[in-house]
Amino acid sequence: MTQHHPALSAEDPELAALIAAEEQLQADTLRMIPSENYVSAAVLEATGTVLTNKYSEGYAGKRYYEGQQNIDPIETLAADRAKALFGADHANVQPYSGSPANLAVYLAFLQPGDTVLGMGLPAGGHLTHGWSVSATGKWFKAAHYGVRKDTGRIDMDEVRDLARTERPKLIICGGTAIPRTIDFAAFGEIAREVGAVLLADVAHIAGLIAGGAHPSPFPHADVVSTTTHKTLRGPRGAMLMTKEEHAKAIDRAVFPGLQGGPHNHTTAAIAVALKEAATDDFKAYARQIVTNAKALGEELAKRGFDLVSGGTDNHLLLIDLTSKDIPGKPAAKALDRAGIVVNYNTVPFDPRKPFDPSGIRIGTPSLTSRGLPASEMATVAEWIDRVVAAEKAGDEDTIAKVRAEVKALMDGYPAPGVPVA
Ligand code: DSN
Repeated sequence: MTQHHPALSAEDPELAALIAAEEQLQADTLRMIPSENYVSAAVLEATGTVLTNKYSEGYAGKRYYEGQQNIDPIETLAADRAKALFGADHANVQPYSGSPANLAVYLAFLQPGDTVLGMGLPAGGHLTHGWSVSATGKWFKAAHYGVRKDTGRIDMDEVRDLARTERPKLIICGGTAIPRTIDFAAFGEIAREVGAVLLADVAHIAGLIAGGAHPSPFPHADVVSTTTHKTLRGPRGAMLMTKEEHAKAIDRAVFPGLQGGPHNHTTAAIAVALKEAATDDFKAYARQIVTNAKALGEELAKRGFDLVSGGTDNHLLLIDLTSKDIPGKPAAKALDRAGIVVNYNTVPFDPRKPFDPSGIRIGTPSLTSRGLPASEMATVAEWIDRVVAAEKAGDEDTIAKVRAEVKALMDGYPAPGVPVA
């Protein structure tokens, strides 16, 4: 397969072979980590261009380096497309990824020691939402809300109570393991009541928002952060979108506050992804992600799987495997051997540790990019059920059989952008 990258194969055959193996793996497996996807060949091409050769500290029209004749229009195009797609006044497309994007928001609005209110990591938040091991939890005072025990959904009463008692300067909504619609309007109301800035971290659901399959955080949020490589199906990067009044603060925080030169090859690929995300095809894709996730949830529930919150409104399912009498990690590892790639994950109120938690997190963005319809979700649920049972029984033959079945199905749904032999 190294013929796909002739120069690389000649220069560094060892590395070329590893990339070829990864291409084959991405083609042959059912990739169900909800934060992953397959980018288009066009996005992939843009990331591999000579734009990687160029330094561009500053912003379009105000750079610290010469030779920006092509870079300025590329960055402007990306920012304009982001504004149009998400209905934002302002877009900064320079953050290197989601964590630096979120850190830039702290830098823009907070002083060290100020209070932030975010969703707890074990409940479904993110490290950068003030979790203790993150710089955001070490340098700022963090309070955390979670989900209701009876519904598995975000406890908006707790959010309101904590906002009133802790008086945070920044409230963050969004996360990494939230299977239900986020009520941006309710968060916005609470933030306004206590005078906090509201940051909506929509990294996981940006593609759903762009495609109209999840409500928009605007006009409720002051700032919206997102990575560009999850449901949005772009390159690994991030964006910050704001109301006009916060544009300068956010731009200064990203550069020169936190970062140096933007990654121009990534900016170009973000522009391509945003063009793709503005199409009717992408709207259909976003809807199909949700349709597939709901169908998969129903099929799993039929087989006795315990879904946090009882199901999903979006692209992901969080499964508490306690009822199946197996922790998340051995289940995830067995599924990986069967060619079904997921991640083990804490579930709300998890009595186990994050490195050996009770659940797994699965999602439908990647398989939907390959065109799998909802009618295939019964097969996927059946595989997951068989593999979990086989792992408990030490039955490697069944796991190997599922591996072969997965490959056979995936061969019929070619992965966008992935060259195979
Ligand atoms: N690592 C991402 C995820 O898997 O959800 C979040 O940053």
